[in-house]
Amino acid sequence: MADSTTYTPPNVWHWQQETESRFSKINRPVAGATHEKVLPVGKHPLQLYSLATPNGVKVTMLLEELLALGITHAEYDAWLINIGDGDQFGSGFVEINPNSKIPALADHSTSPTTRVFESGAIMLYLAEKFGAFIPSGGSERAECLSWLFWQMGSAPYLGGGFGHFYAYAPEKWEYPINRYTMEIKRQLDVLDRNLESRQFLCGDEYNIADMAVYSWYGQLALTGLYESKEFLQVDSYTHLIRWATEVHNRPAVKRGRKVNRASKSGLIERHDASDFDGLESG
Ligand SMILES: N[C@@H](CCC(=O)N[C@@H](CS)C(=O)NCC(=O)O)C(=O)O
Repeated sequence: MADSTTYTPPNVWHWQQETESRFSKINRPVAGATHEKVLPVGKHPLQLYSLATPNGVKVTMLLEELLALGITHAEYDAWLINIGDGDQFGSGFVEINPNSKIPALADHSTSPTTRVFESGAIMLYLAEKFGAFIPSGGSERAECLSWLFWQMGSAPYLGGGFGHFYAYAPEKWEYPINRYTMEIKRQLDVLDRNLESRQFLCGDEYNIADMAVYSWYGQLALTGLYESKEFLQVDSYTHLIRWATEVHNRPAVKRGRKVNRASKSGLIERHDASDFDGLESG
């Protein structure tokens, strides 16, 4: 790679395929499938293809919350998509999500099968389908959708911007780290000020906006995504920490965070509520 201070973009950009970066199997300038691969289908109508990243867990948190309410039709099979190995470019996955990113959902209870991609769209689809965790109308619904879409628009600055340059880029460059740190601290302050007078993001009721925002900003505040807790001084956002702790401690949230996680405390695949039995806590 050229020195950042001397790089002059050529007239036409050409792809120089990376071989050593952790993203070498992921980064491509074209879309579409790279190989044939049929996706597995389990016994439930809802089939989720995902991974326990923040974008993945927001959906499994919602599914576990729906089941905790006694909505048995929300039972689901969750299959692991290993994005480091390029599973998102398999033909079956691309049929469900032409954008090749987790999470993706297939609902086989409809005819024809409904495909849904983009985590925010999946949350909205499930909340509307089961009539839960979303206000039914008026200003309450508008507030919920506003925070849900806020998360969808804001998190790329956190993951693709701050996280990339602070934790993953081959060198620490001051310019992008400053630029994205400024934006992330502003976003944390937006949340902190909103939560100063509200128990949950939209008021007294916990809903899909809390789940979506927790998955990125709650986890950042509590566990320090990218090992940035001290750098970002996340403990100073006291209202955010109070709210994140309350969401974090919900049993359904704890279960949702374990799904499609390849660790001793996680489930690589999830097919039944009993799959959680006997897992290590964590
Ligand atoms: N806006 C999308 C973003 C999804 C996304 O970025 N997923 C990442 C993992 S967190 C992914 O699948 N990356 C694989 C790739 O970029 O090839 C959503 O919210 O669903």
